Amino acid sequence: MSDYTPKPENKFTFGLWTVGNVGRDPFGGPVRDAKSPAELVRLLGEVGAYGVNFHDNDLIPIDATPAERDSILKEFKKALADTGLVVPMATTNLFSEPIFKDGAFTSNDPKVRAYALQKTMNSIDLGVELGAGIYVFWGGREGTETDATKDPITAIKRSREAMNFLCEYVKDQKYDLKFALEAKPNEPRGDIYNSTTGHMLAFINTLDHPEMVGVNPEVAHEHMAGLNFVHGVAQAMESGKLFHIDLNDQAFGRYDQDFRFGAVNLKSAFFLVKLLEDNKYDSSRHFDAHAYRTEDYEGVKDFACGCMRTYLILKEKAAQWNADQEIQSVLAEINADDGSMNQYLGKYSAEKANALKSQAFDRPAIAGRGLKYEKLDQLTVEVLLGVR
Ligand code: GCO
Ligand code: MN
Ligand code: MN
Repeated sequence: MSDYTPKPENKFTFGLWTVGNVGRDPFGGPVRDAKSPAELVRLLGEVGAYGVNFHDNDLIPIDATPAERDSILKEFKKALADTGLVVPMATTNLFSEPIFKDGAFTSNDPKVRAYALQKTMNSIDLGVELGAGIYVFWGGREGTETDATKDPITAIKRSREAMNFLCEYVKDQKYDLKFALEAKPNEPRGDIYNSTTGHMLAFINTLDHPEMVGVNPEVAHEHMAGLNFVHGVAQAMESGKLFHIDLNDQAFGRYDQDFRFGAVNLKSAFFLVKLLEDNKYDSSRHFDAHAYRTEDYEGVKDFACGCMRTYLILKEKAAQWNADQEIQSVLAEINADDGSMNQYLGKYSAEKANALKSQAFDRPAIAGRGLKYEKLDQLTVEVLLGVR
């Protein structure tokens, strides 16, 4: 039996809002007593996490006095020092307060947009003070219920203006900080702008400092949109933009469930872990999820341990899949290349194009070949089911 104990190099992190989730939902109040940030750090230390992330107001309540702020920070820093946990990422709460009811950076009200920038700068300062190198932007309220209310082109321009402003702020302060934009199609707004990781990747290329900005894709968010998460993450990785990742799980077509990693779609979780590990992803593996509402704090620990353990088991399965002789021989067969098409493929030239136009292709022969994908997928399922 392998060792599935989390190690610092796995970079497993949780938000204060994840293990600190008290089980409130739209139909009912809390089922668990709230714990302080320092207590949550100690809980995460107990289960073997590497780091803890926070929204400004998870750590410092919005109306805290300077004295309250100092004492919370002191306790929090002590808990970090005692447990050895680090803070790799921080973010701003731009969604809970009534002032953000119609968005933050995209609000129609310039006072709201200015306040959102002020709150974010203060929150960036706090994150950097605690060691964060990644700053996440999730615009939960940046959207509409009806497009009568806001011009969608104006909304994109306002988002860009805010990102450009904040990138300059970070440069001005000489902070070593990168931004990671997190897409979600809806909830809490009827529709949210820049609704998928793909939209975010396109948006980033229009910024003044695209090199400072990447994405923070979340499993649940792409699954809510009915998309293949693994493909979205691959596109982000291939363009050098996977700065952070939110791992959790979610049944397709449902509200944002934030289930334990691997709780629903094990096969897709497997291909995700394989993608990250095969390509040596080296940033935080952040679990943005929470325990079922049925749980007490023992159950919260079961939840957190389960996220990390499933990841490590799937990592082992990915290594097993890569080393499986039968799988490798099917892969070699389906990717076979006798080199005869090298003269036509790759970079364009007029000669190549002309030569290719006169090449004859035996379509029935090419199409007639079976591809063994059934066999390959069944072998994958058997690796996952533990019978190989
Ligand atoms: C959600 C989001 C958030 C963000 C968090 C960090 O659906 O509520 O996933 O949990 O990840 O605000 O920015
Ligand atoms: Mn989410
Ligand atoms: Mn998230």
